Amino acid sequence: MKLYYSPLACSLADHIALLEAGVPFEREAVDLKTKRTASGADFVAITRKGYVPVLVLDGGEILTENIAVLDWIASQYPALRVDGPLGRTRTLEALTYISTEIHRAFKPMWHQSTEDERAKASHSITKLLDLFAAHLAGDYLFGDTPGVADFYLFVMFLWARRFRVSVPKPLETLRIRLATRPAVRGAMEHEGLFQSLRDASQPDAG
Ligand SMILES: N[C@@H](CCC(=O)N[C@@H](CS)C(=O)NCC(=O)O)C(=O)O
Repeated sequence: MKLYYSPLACSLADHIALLEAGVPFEREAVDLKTKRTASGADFVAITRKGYVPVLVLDGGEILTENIAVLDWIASQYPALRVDGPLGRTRTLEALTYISTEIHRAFKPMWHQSTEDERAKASHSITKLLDLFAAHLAGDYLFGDTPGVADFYLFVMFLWARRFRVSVPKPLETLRIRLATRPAVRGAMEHEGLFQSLRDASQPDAG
């Protein structure tokens, strides 16, 4: 199994999930500007979509789209699943909200945009995050162990930190809790995100 990722991209959620699962996998960074992998391969020849995450399964099948990739990882590794008859549906509900609402709302931060567009995006991201603040079921989103939606949300926290978007207080505790997990540290260190890791482990100033 091989994960194609880019540092601090949404593929970090999959990177963390695979480390949490404790399974052997290969990983290769992708330069999203040049569409070249670290070994010099043409990333567009691997996926015409040209974006991460990409997970290549042992049988050679190629999985794309973060919701699908994270759902597949959770389906394979029981420790990452949410219990109960609605567990998978609740996870998909959270993953879809993170992907289509929160991740999408960051677009003005990553791409060229005006100050006004960024300020509006910042305000709406805080509001979107607030929904999770009221719904923590324990130490993590769905109880006392983390699942794949926690890891995707954690990437959103890192982006919020980077772009100085305010994160509701209860979620700050979740961010710090996640940042201390060995799998999170391992994935971030491998991606060279040392400063982001230090930042994510600290309370917000003020
Ligand atoms: N629809 C995709 C979007 C993934 C995506 O936005 N990936 C970004 C990094 S977070 C990327 O690779 N962007 C490079 C590009 O679009 O050229 C998914 O949900 O997996």
